[in-house]
Amino acid sequence: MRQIFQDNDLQKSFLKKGYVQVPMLSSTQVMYLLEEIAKLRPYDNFAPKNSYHCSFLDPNLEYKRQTYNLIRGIFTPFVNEYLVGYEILNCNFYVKPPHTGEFQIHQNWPAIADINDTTVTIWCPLVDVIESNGAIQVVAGSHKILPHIEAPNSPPYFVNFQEALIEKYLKPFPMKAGEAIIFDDGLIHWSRKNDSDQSRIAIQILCIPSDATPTFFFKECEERFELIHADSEFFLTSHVSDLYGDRKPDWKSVGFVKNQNRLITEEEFAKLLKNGEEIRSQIYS
Ligand SMILES: O=C(O)CCC(=O)C(=O)O
Ligand SMILES: [Fe+2]
Repeated sequence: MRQIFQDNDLQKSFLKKGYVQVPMLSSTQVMYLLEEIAKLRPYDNFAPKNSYHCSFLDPNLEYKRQTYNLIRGIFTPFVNEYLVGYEILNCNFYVKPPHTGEFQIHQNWPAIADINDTTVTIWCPLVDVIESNGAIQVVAGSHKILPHIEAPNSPPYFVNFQEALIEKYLKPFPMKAGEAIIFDDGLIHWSRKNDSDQSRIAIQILCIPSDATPTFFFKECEERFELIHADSEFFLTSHVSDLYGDRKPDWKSVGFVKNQNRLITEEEFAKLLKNGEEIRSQIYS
C-alpha cells in the first residue's frame, strides 16, 4: 500500500473519502499569485466566451510555460509537506469569468500507467468560493470503484445519469482563498457556473508518484488504449486538439491496455459506491 500523505490521519481520511481539505497558501501568497496572473497574457485573455479558461486549453505555449513555472515555484514546498514521493506533472489556472463557466461532470484523465495506483489533484481557489460562484463539487467515495479509463473520445461511465449525480451525489466545498482540497483524480467532480460578478480563479496541480510512468491514454480503437509517455513537457507542448486527433508519430509508446470501459446505470453506481471501501481494499492491497 502506497503511503500518499505524510500525515496518517490525512492518509486514512483520503483513502476512505477520496479527498482531504487542508490549509495551504498564506494571504500574502494568494495576493502574490493574483498579481502575477494579472501580468500573464493567455490567448483568450482569461475571458473565453461562454466558457472557462484552462491553461492547458490555451494555444499560447509561452503562457503555459510561465504558468507552469509560477505555480510550480509556489506549490512544490506544499507538495513535499503533504505528500510522500510525489511531484508535479502539470498545472493550470481555471478561471470562470462572471456568469459563465459551467463544467462537464468528469474524472480526471489517468496520468500514470498503473490505473490502480494513485495520482492526486491539488485544487486551490484564489478567491473565496461557495456553490454559486463555482466551488468544486465531488462525489465522496467515488474513487477506484470501477476500472474506467477517462480519456478523449471516450464517454464517462456515468453519462446516462448525470442529472442524478448533480441532484443526489455531488456536494460543493465552500472554501476560503488559499485553502486547498487534495483529491484522487478518479473522484467524480464538477463545478457550477460562476454566478457572481467577480472572476472565480482557481489553481489545479496534478501530482504523480515520482516512481510512476507518466502516461497519456490514447484511444487507438474501440478495443484498446495505447499508453503514451506523457511527462510535463508533453503537456506543455501539446495542444489539446493534438490529444483528440490522430496519433502523432513522435509519441513514445509504453504499451497497450484493453478498453474495458462500459456505461453503467445509476443503480449499479449506487451499489459500487456503497461497496466502495471493500472494492478499494482489493485494489490497495
Ligand atoms: O476549477 C474547477 O472548477 C474544476 C477543476 C477541475 O476539474 C480539476 O481540478 O480537476
Ligand atoms: Fe478535473
